[in-house]
Amino acid sequence: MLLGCPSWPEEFAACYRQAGYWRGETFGAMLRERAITHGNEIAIVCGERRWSYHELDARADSLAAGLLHCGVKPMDRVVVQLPNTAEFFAVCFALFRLGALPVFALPAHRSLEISYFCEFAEAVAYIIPDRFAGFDYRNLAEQIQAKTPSLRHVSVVGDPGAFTALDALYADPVDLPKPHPSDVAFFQLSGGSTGVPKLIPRTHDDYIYSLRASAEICGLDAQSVYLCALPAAHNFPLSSPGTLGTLYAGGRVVLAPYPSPDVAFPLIEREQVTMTALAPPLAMIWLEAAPSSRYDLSSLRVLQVGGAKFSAEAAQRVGPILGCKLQQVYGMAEGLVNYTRLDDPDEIVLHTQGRPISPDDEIRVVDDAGCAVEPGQTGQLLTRGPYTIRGYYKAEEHNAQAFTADGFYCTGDLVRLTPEGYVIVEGRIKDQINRGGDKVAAEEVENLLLAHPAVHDVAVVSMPDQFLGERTCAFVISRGTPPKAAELNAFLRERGLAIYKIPDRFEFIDAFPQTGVGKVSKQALRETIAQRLQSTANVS
Ligand code: OOB
Repeated sequence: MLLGCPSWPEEFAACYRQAGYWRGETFGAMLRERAITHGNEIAIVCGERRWSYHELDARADSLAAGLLHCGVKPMDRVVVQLPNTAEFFAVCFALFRLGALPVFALPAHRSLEISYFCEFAEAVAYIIPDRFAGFDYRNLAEQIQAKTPSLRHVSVVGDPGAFTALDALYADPVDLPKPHPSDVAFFQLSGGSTGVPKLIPRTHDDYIYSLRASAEICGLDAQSVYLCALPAAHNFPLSSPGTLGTLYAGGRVVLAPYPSPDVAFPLIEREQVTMTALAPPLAMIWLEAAPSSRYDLSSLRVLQVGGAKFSAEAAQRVGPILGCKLQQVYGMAEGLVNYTRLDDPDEIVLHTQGRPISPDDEIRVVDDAGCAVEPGQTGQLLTRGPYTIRGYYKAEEHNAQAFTADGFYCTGDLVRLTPEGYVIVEGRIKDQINRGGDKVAAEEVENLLLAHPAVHDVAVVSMPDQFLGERTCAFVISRGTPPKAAELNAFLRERGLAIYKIPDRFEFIDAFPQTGVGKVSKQALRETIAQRLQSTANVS
């Protein structure tokens, strides 16, 4: 086991094995089995390329050998920042087989996030596309490599420039070390509420359980065709049941480079897609576009929506407009995932965010003092279970706050439970903005803005938005003349912050409202900006 990764106490691990959740499978072995049972079936569709299970399996072996030749060893960390391409899966399975650990960055991350992941995880390799969405990742890699001594190797999917082409790494297969099922398999990233993102260690055992059970809940089988439209590295499209759940079931994964209807709809028709997953703002765009679309979407049986709250109004349009079932998904990269079930009545599908995957997902809803609330009342959701981590990577101090002494993860989400055990998400106490599914940790942005010479103090809060649900507003107390919003915006970009974390709006004020104990009242700031938006909306 890698140092710095808290694990389940032995008695819990024994229970999870006993119950048949942890079956001692690894990702490498899982793909090998599918290659034996479904070898000639198509596993991955990416543009005009169609890889069978055999081909994916062979590529994983050959790329694992190539990475080993480059000096990547078991337990080494490798930052993987790839868009939705077939190579994402070749790289993942190669690393899984080798026992090296991907750190799953998102294509939207920029130098600030990537250099942090590389340094914090002491990554030895970084795998990127040449360009994607108008951005050249080779320039980014140059900057990162210059300041990260551990980073020995950069591989590029496409034109490598000064680096090595991923294609050049494929080598004759060699005997590979066998990772243990209870070993960490990779790191997911936390949406976070602290100054720096946290790394989430997921094991083969726990993650394979979550995707196997998810595939079962969603009725996936070898005939299923899953469209991956959200960024493939995110936990939702990766495992809920996502691409890995689909491959587990022997189905077919179709990759959409972008999630917009003009890209996704033709793929649904051409590949006869049966299921896909979207965040709420995208689901609304699809609902707008579908009625006048010339593409036949009738193969679609299930649309999953999650990552942020989906309004009941939008939810009820899914069936009539898209002609498929809606499944609400409330999950987190730390573990716990809830689904409405495919045979649930409308009342539940439209108005709840689902119930947990596992009978052994333990749920507590607590008040500020950590005491259980009355049934049906709102409180913070705490959870513990067979696929929920017991702690972040190398974060002892933070773990002491984010987890209870008996191992429950404090989600920071405010929920209430229905009598049937379904979860309704009511809000959040963590200092985070959920920008249509993209998570922004207020403190991370605040710390950066505080480094600007004209910023005396700053508080970042959410403001309501019709399309994204929430957007980000930074309240700034300036030093002297307030800087222009554009200047602060440029300042954050220059620091290398991902664009989605840059505040949508800056408000300048003289002093922050305070709570009874003299802390900044973010609640009051949220109300102020909501009122301002409301009054400008009334005027126009
Ligand atoms: C998913 O994972 P993360 O790690 O990006 O974000 C987790 C947080 C949750 O704690 C909650 O605050 C919010 O995102 N969230 C929702 C939600 N689904 C996630 N809030 C309201 N309604 C929902 N349906 O976002 C994620 C991971 C796996 C599956 C689905 C989503």
